[in-house]
Amino acid sequence: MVFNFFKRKTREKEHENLKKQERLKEEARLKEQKRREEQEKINEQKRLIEQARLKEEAQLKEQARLKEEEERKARERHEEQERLKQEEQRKERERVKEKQPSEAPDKKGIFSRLKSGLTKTREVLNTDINDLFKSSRKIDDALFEELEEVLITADLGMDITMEMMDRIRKKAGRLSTADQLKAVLKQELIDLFPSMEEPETSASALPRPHIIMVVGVNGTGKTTTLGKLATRFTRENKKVLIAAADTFRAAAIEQVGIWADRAGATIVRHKQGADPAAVAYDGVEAAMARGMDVLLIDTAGRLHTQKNLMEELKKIKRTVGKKMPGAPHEVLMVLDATTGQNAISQARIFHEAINLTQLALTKLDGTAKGGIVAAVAGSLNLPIRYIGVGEGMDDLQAFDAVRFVNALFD
Ligand SMILES: Nc1nc2c(ncn2[C@@H]2O[C@H](COP(=O)(O)OP(=O)(O)OP(=O)(O)O)[C@@H](O)[C@H]2O)c(=O)[nH]1
Ligand SMILES: [Mg+2]
Repeated sequence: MVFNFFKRKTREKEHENLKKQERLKEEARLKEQKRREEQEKINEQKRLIEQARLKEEAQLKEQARLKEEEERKARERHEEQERLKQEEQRKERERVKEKQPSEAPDKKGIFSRLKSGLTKTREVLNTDINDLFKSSRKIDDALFEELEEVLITADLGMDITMEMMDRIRKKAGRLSTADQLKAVLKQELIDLFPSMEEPETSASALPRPHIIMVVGVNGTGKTTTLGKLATRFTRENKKVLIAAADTFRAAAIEQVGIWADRAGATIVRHKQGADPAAVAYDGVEAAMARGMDVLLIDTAGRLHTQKNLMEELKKIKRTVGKKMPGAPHEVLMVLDATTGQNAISQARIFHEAINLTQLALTKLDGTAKGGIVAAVAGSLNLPIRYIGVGEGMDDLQAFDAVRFVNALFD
């Protein structure tokens, strides 16, 4: 009985121990499981963090790559722009250089240069007039009609030709040879030009700085004329400043800079696109401060029909006058002779807008219509100061009516 009791107790104890062991085991297993789960959680978190880090790293790398590529492209663009700019500058330099005669001014050569510059017009006038008298023709209405045609071909203009023909007809009795007719024609032409006062070079009592604003339609030869004038003035030991108020194209500023270098003149320039009136204002200010003799203001070409651009021209002129009362002292309009009679209407509208004071006619070497010089003189009440008969330095000549008419017929 007692034995059984103990035996049962022992079994119970063993059973309890067994249970306890199992419980402990189960507890250990659960603990282990929990630990594993936590470890997994940590690992997952670590993986997510690593993933995010890698993603961020990849993004940063991509950003850096894009930035680098953008910088490289910008660098390449800039280099290409620089290259194009230098190329343009080089071309411009060569262009200007080509047109520069190497020799010093040659006074004796002026008349022959003028003659050869006017070759095309000379041919029309002389050959055709000589032809009129071939085979000892009579001076009759038919001959006068043909002469009329010659003069119109040379672009003297309808009105002026008609007026001149009326006068020539009255002198018909005295004419029997081509030379006699040419002599009358020469005098008639000379009479068309209002007598010119002192030539522009002897002007010693000019205000200082003497300010010349150069205007005109696109491509007529404004900058070339201005460059040649700058050279002319510096050769006379005048201190010349140029204001690059054609800010429309970068090449225009560059072109005028090259002329300034060659002429030994100084230049005031702003960036492309700057207000031209501000450049002109700075030009006047600098010319006054530095005691310059001459200030030449280059302006952008514009059509007389472009209202806003004509307003801009007025503003430039006003601004110059504000800084120096009475300035600009000359408003020089450059006309392209090859445009013929159009040049006259262009000049009229420019004159209405900004009061021109003088004219230059360029590219006479390129046309048989040199009579336009006489037509301009006869139609507009403005002095022709300069003519361009070629691209060389000495091909811009101070206009002299008698020399001009002689060069046409001699
Ligand atoms: N044959 C000839 N060419 C001339 C004469 N004057 C100017 N040129 C040429 O005409 C072209 C235009 O000259 P520019 O001086 O640039 O003309 P611009 O009026 O300043 O032109 P924009 O400023 O563009 O309006 C250039 O190739 C000049 O060399 C001339 O008397 N004879
Ligand atoms: Mg120009």
